Amino acid sequence: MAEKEKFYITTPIYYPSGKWHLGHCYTTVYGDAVARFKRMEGYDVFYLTGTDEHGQKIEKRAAAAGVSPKQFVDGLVAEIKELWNALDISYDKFIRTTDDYHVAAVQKIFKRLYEQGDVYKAKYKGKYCTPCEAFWTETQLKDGKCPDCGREVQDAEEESYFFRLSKYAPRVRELLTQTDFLQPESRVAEMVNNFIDAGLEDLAVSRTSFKWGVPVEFDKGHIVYVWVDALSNYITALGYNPESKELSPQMKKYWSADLHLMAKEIVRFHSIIWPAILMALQLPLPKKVVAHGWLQFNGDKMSKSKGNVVDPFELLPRFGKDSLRYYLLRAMPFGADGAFTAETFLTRINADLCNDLGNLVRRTVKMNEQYFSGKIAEGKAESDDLPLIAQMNALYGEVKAAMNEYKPQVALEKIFDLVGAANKYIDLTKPWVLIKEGKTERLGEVLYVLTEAIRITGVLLAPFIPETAGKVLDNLKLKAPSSFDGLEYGNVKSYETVALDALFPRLDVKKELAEFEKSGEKEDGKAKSKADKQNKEKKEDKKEMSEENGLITIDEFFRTQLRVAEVIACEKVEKADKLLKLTLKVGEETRTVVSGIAKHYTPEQMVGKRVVLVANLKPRAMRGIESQGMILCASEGDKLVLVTPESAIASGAEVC
Ligand code: ME8
Repeated sequence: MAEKEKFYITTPIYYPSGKWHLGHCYTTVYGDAVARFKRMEGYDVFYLTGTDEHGQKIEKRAAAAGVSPKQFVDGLVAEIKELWNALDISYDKFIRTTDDYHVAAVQKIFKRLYEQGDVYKAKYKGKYCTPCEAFWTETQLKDGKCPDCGREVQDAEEESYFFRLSKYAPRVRELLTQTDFLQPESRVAEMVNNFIDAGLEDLAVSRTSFKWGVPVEFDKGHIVYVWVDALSNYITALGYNPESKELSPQMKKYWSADLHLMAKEIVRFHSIIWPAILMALQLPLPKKVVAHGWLQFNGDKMSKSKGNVVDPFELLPRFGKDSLRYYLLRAMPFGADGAFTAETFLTRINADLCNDLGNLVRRTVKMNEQYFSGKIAEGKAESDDLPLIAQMNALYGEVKAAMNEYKPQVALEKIFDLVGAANKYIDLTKPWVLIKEGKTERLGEVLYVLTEAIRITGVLLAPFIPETAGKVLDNLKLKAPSSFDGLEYGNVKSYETVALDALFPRLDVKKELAEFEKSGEKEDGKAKSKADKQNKEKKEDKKEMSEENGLITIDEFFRTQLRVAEVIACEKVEKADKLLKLTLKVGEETRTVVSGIAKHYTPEQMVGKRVVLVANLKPRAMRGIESQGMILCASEGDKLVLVTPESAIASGAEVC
């Protein structure tokens, strides 16, 4: 037997730093649908997911929680595994960057890159705060002093390891521009213009300011940069060992990756840094990087740090895994953002799963049972049947084409087109009239056509909503499919169907919405009481801080997230002579901010400027425009000037 073709697919490895949310579920369910689809197509699939557990952020969170970093991540890793289980995620391996084999392999990768000259040690100049043992760049200082403790800093030089990213810039550029490596294509220009052509500098790939990471084996004070550690997971999971002359069996079999799946904010790491590392290791490059959009909630990216997350653990027991899977896969157009709202979620489940699919199955098998004791066999086809039969026969090709482009949303749209057409076919052929008129033979023919439509739908739904697909096929007494073989119309000549329970109970939208509201309030309440508790603790800790002198602690200061933002568009707000509407690029994100600076700056003067944005301010509507933050200015009497970074720095950079 010919060996199966392989297919290696990965999700990002997620940071276990807070609550898991629907955004993480989106990528993982998406990857799962692709993995299951490929398996049914006969591929030998390896689906990898996992957690990215090192770094300063996790170190700090663990310290705040009073536990070790490993204890801190262990709990969250157990939770995410539970989540993937509850969502029927068919991953083949779960990697943790704290796994011993991964740590050892990362150390060897780093050593090899160093020995062959792709990683080198160099000094960069900066400022050092002795009491804090912290190294700061000029731009990180606050009023020329240590941003942590406010004390004087000294000139110092620190040694860091650098990866020769610049050396690989021409080859990475070629990869991005000459192949279809990165999808959607709109991301290519962004990568090439903003990062490669803007000048790709060598990358600092070691840190000495914290401990929670992979130590550089030959220079223990240094920790491997978390992204080098994290990206390597895609090969360490397959047993990659740079010291061995032969590739491991799994590397031989599965590398290179056929698909790295992720959201848009980490495309730069996967489409520039990762290929360059692989080039240096002389390994084949991944075939495709696909960046999907963000699932948004309350008008913003769902994110742990913003706290606007939808908790899948709450939705799962209420609506079941396939409602969530279906919604996630169906709701987001390829590459674009999509908003989660309770209303669209409930409406979609009712309309597509309960009404269209549920009714088609129920109506058909009930009639099969009532008029033919469930026994249905192929009859002749009449002209009324032909369009639906043609649609059934075309469907696999269409779904396959969509999935070859990794577009599950389009695939599901096609499948539900067939469901819709089958329901219309019932209206067209009017089985109830056939019964009344005693046309039993024709009724049997019609019900066979419908039963075949249900079979084809059930099989094609299996990669997307496996539990429901199984239930659909249970009604036809067919097993859950392991391939797409025999999908053409007429392949099953006779059936003995059985009417089972409804697939999806109809949701009472009003009642469910009220529940959503209640749980939202509960969450707000939880957040508030958590914040209250933290504030109380902080207040107790800082008794020495007198309220009269208005001093705040460093922790209080750091609750304000300040970021460098670039003004990419600007216009006057109609009928408001003080207001300008700014469009800001903050790293990968775009924000709209309304600012009262129109008397001091014209829109033309603003475009291209880098400003400082208060990034975690609650959005608020100003003249009907949602303002998502505030930019900083300095004022003296009537004079007002923007606060801007003193020299060139990337948008998105933290101001601290
Ligand atoms: O970036 N909408 O981890 P992370 C859609 N550890 N997808 C979302 C999302 C949202 N609102 N929020 C998160 C990291 N995601 C690194 C990755 S890989 C070598 C290292 C998904 O926990 C999406 O896939 O911040 C996004 O790229 C990823 O979670 C970021 O996860």
